[in-house]
Amino acid sequence: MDLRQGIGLRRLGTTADEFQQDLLSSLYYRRGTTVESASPRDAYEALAMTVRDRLADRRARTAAAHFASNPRWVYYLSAEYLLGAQLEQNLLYSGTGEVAAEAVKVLGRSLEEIEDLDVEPGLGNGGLGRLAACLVDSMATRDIPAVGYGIRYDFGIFRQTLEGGAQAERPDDWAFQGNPWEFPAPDDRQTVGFYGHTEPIAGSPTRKRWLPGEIVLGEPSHMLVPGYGTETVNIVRLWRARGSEASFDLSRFSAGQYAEAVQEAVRAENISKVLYPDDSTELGRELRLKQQYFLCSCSLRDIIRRFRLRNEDWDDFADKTVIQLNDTHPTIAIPELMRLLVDEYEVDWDKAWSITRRTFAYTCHTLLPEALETWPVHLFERLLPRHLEIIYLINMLFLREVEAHFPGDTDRIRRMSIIGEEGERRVRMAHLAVVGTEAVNGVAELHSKLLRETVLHDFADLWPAKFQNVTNGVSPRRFVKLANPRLSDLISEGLGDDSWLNDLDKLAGLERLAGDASFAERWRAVKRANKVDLAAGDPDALTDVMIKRFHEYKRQQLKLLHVITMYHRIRANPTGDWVPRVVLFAGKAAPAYHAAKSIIRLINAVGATIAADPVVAPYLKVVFAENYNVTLAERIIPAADLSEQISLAGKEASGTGNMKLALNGAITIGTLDGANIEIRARVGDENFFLFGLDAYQAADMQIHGYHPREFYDRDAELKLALDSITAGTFAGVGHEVAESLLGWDEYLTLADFRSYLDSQEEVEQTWRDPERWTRMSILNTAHSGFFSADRTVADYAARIWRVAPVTVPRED
Ligand code: B1H
Repeated sequence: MDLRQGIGLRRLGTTADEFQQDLLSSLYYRRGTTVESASPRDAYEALAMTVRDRLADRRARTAAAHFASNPRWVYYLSAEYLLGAQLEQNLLYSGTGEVAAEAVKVLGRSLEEIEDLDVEPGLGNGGLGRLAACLVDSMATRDIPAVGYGIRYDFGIFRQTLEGGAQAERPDDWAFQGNPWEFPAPDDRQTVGFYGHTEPIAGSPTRKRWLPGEIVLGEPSHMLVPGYGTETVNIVRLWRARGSEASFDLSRFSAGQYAEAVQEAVRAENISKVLYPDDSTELGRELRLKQQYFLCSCSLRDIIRRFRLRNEDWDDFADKTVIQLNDTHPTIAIPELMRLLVDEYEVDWDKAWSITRRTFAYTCHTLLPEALETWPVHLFERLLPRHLEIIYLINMLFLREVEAHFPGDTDRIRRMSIIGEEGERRVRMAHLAVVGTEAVNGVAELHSKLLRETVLHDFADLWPAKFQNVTNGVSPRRFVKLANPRLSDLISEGLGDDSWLNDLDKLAGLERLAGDASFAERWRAVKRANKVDLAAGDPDALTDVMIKRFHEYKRQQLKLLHVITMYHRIRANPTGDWVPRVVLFAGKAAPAYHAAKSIIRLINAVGATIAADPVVAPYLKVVFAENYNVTLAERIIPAADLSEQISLAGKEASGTGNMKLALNGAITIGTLDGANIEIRARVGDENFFLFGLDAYQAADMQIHGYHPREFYDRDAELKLALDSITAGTFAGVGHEVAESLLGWDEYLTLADFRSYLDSQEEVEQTWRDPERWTRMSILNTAHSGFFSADRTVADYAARIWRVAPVTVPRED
């Protein structure tokens, strides 16, 4: 099939010459410039468009094949997508990397130079946003008809800089020069209401008329999501808020009140202005709820529009549609679908509820109580009055169901209610998400188990079959092939071909090479070359990395106590046989999260003190890499020897950095938390450095009264480390950190300190034996194939979505 033939379009060429012709044509016709006067940006844009064109035919064939087969669709709703840089990815996925490298020479620039101009859209905070990007990649790779829906924030996650060792934030105006990867689709714009009031409709007890007080337009554009090694090209559709025509007040404008004339439009456009930077800590702001509803309302109307192109009967809706909620952020989609069905399409309540429940599925990403979203009832009432009525009705019917199962158990009814009545009445979004969906999943085995045993225990009692686990995964294309070309080449050579890139279990074939001395030698050389590229420090030193958001539960402070202890040990024994280490931290702290920012500040102070100490500096270096994002992760991960995954057990839902690092041959030092447990089970206990309390021991310790001072008093090295902070050894910085650890230490850092240090001793013993270390490193890669997002998507497809792939015919 070639859709171009029908309309007399030529096929795009596959040779470097033909690519070059198209590149020059893009430069001339689409940028309006010539080789002689092209700016670096012109070169970048022209290349981007030339590459993009090479995916256009696959996209057209995908849309046609999907349309023709009227399949069951997966719609992924997520407030965040961390898609990463697009140019390199699209070169790989379109198979044009080599011809492009040749062709761009005509512009007098190398491909690498041009790639440096590619800005990643930072439309997410951390793991949750990157997971969304990995899953849409794998859905396309697995030929699943899918659309990802999100928000096109004008400003993504803030850019982090260090000022005097402290985090400062700058706006991330990521698309201020335009974004060549985006296709605007203004024809598909949607209208969204807010505020106002509802009115009864005569003769109908459940239908209502909602008269919103504010109207906002949602304008979509999409980015291409190509599959790897297949024809499918799916899309991520992102909504941007615009004021309606009515929001421009011409009479005020005419009266000379220019600012007042546009104030309503400005208010509307604020909805998609900026991403909230609060990973795993909730900030109940009205604008945030507006964003959530804006995403849900636009996306649902688009989903319904697409459904009605091919279908007539609402009875078919849930068979043709599955909507996956990425955490509770898009949960208002549940009452919104009810509202659309009942009020606008006049479907009766019971039927609408049955459709709704069968359509949605919910992924929970946390166990932290502060990350479980709730919204004040009064806010809902003002902003979304009709939705609150619908939620009340859903809740009433649900609580009747609970009462029928557990007659007289009023305590249970209070606990399970969608409306929390302690203090200010609030809507519990997780409860709404569980009640309104067919399936609920956690993101790693332990996490799913703890969800059933703790936060969602009552719901698991009522509906045991609803609860599942789907362990997270990561894209091997982005995080191995693109990030680590040297290792990828070596793996392909070792395995005989590169088919492992979409069949990651094949990495197990490396096991037989783990004992091969020359292969191991080359494996080591790859790691060393990656460290030279990263240039964080001595490439022969142990490169110890902790890269993730700053959060007290993740315990960067524990890593820091280890660094401080090493500092004291080396100073006490300058001629000791120390293992040289480069300790690299990277990650952002939410701007309002003061405790996390204090830890960043202390890391930098400790780093500076060590760098200035001629006794310690030869053995220990602390590096803080600014502005951690997907692009930086792709540079650090390939160079890592040791992967720090040291959260308090029971707190990290899964982690995905742990998977990326293991796949790149870093060895994990970690607790029995999140997906660490599954990594250890696969790579083998002997190839993983384990320490610390498990989740049940940690919970016990907290229940029975934890006293951090007892650990401090008993452990001279721990005492020295904390005392030196308090005494001002590190430029006087870090009092709040020490105080919090000694005062309450919410995440049991001191309790795990000694066990962590012992494990680090083991790390060093192992490092001294390079053959052994390399063998462990190879085995980590060999046995991490399970952590491909392709497997994650296969799990969702089989157990939650029940969707089948649709093969897109090849170009003939
Ligand atoms: C994760 C979040 C999150 N869990 C609220 N929860 C947010 C919560 O802006 N907000 O309001 C943003 C993000 N993110 C992470 O999800 C978990 O901590 C990781 O353990 C997990 O690997 C990741 C993907 O499942």
